[in-house]
Amino acid sequence: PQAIYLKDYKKPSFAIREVNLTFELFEEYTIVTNVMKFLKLDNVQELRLHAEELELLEVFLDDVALDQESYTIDEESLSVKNVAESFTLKIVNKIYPHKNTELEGLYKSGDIFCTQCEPEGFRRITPYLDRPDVMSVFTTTVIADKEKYPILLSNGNKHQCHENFDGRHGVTWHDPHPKPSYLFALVAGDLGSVSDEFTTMSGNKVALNIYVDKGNESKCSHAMRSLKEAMRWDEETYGREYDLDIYNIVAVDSFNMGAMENKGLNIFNSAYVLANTDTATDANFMGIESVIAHEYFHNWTGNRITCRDWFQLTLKEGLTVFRDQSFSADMNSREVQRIEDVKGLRERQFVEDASPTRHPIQPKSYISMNNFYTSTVYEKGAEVIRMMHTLLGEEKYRAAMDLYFNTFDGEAVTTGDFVWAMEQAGGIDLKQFQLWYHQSGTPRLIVDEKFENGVYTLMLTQKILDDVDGSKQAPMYYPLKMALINQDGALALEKMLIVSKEKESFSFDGFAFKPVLSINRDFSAPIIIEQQESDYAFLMKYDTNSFTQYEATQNFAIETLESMMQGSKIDEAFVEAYGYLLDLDIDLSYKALLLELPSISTLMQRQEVIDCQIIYSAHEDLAKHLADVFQEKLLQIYKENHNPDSDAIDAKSIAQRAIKNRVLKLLSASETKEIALIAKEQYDNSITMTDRVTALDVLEHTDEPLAEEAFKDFYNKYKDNTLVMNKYFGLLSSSLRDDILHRVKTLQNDEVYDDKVPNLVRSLVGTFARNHKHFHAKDGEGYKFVADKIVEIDKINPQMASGLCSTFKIYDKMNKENQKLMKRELMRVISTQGLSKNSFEIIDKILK
Ligand code: B3K
Ligand code: ZN
Repeated sequence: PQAIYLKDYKKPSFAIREVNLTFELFEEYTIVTNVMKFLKLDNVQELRLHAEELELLEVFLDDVALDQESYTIDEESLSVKNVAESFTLKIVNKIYPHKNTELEGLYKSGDIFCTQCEPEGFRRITPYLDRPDVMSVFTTTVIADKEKYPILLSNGNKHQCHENFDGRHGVTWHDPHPKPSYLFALVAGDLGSVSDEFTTMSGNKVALNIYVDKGNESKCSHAMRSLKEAMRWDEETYGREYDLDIYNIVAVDSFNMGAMENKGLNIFNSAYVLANTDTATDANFMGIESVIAHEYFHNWTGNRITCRDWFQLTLKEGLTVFRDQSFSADMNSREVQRIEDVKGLRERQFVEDASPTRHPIQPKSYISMNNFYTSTVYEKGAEVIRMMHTLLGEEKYRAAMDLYFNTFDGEAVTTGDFVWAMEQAGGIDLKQFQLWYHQSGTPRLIVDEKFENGVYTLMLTQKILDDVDGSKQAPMYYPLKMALINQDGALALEKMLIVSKEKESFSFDGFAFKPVLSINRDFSAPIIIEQQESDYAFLMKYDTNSFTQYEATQNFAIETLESMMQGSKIDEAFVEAYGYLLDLDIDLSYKALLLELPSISTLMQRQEVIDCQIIYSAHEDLAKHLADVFQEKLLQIYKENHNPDSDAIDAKSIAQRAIKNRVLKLLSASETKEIALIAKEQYDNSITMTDRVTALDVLEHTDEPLAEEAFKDFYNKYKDNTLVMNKYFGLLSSSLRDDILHRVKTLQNDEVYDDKVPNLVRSLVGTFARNHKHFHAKDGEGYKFVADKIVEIDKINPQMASGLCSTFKIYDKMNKENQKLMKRELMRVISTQGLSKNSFEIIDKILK
């Protein structure tokens, strides 16, 4: 497969002023008629359109049918020779949506016709200049059987309805805003809907509709509320107003990712729309709020101003993630949101950034663009925007965003254009800062301290890693928030330092005693701090920054676990500090985070050579010790916060469930019958999904017969609800029980399971591949199973398959024994006949 390079970017040779599409949908095929008005922009004779897996029926140039000599077709394009300065091209082609299992282009999710065009799916619908810097005005007519497909949707505003004789009907949609083809969407189906209205700040009324499978209408209220909150928030926070008469959201079950921001017609994975407390967890509710907002925010950051080319993806994704994180922080708890964001970044992005698949947030090349919708582009991208926000401050940042919107509205731009706006309105030089777009790997900062004659000196050394290709990288520029805390716990000083050199130091005087350092407050830079020693117990008590207080508890736990891994006894100072946390009278959601022990994957990332078994056993020992020592107190916290009859989703109720379930999980480490019975009781009597999934997880790991009974009950209750069945599969594939691989294999034959539905693949196979205990099992069977699934699924849906390939990216950090087993499987997969370029690209990088 061929790589595409950013350095080869060339401006398009043609503009498309208008495009007029007609879709005639039938059960076995769809006929697409595509009429485009072209304008030549430079001196070329030939027009080359992207076209993939299309059956061409007719081509007309300015109303004259073209003979076979006047155009050529190959695997990826349709070329028309000798075209004029301006001309109209009409193309008629045939496609087969019901056979489209890749879920890119026009496909069927159950009985619903839907599309996914980002990044390069439009060329699987009709020939086009399928690149984001070609923006055009779309008019789309959809025609289908009226009874089967009463709802016909596309982008923009509804223009016209047509009736046909033979039981068919049509609707024409017009989108006045020029847009790239990746934002095109079409939906046809027999859908239920929920409607509402939003009045924008200048008084325009917008009709809001959420379309779902009939019977699910009652599960849309949270999504609708979230949409209206997001619309209001974007007006208040960024001054951005919605720009069409209609905003439609459609939920479908088969979708490769979370959702898609098509102009005026978002298509969503139903997991990010449907919720009630019986079927969705509190985390699901949060997820819906943030994804609904994310797609809405794209209307300005992505749609009105889009990317020049796909290397600029972080321009819209990093920025839009930062915007949705800020929104969620405003809607819920700021401190909890920040910690959750950082947890996610470390679990996903830091792992990626330490692996052979690492890349800058603006990659330099790709084979399959779909492989670059990564945590790096999204989450590290959001951190980069956040740092600019921190450097500029709220007011200047807003001025810079205004400048960005005013300057580039309606254009396809680069990350450089964005940084230009930040520099202009911020009045700062971001030249060195821009390295964040072009360098890979998580920057490390070595922190040393000196205290002499009342002067505290902080000595910083940046550890700069080489890029993945071995080339040298330069020191970074970032804001580093810090504080010094006096021995009596009083805050002595708070500052934002600018780190920019490989080595530098900062001195602060006037101290009678050596103060304690609180560093990278709020996680102001996405880096790894390497500090010789620190007084974690002190910071757990006195740090005034919620993030670094959390960090101190995590670091203390990590230090304790790592010394246990080397054979030491449990550090009682940590146990004491943990006891201190239990007594704190603070926000319960935040407290639930403080009480969480570091994840297995956090500990794995820190090992030079990974051996999972040692980590699991230290982790279990520490949890069991804490559960034994604090049993009484934990039980008391449980009882105080357990309200089985409540399914309220206000902040307090959510926080109570969070802390209650955290302590229940911790208590279960002691593996007593008493705890198993409490969990069973919680399973039987609680009315929320949040409580049920924790109870199931606890039972699975404490009491086999009780677990079996509860899982059977759960299955019988929810087997018709695939969203809930995803939880069922996920809970079982993350189980630490010995026979789990066998159970996972058997579950593939369950009538609910289907390799063609991405959510199910992710919850059964994807979750198993993140179950470090069993995936990395010493007999190699975990690897073999996932590799087999990659080969099978690659034939159906390459995007799904390459996602599974990524679970092997930890390869070069594993111990020799596991490496050998992994390599055998990866070699087998990469030598499979007809392997997709998606899977090839990932495995090739891992094995290099
Ligand atoms: N922009 C889409 C992602 C498209 C992924 C293509 N494989 C969703 C989002 O980030 O909002
Ligand atoms: Zn996005």
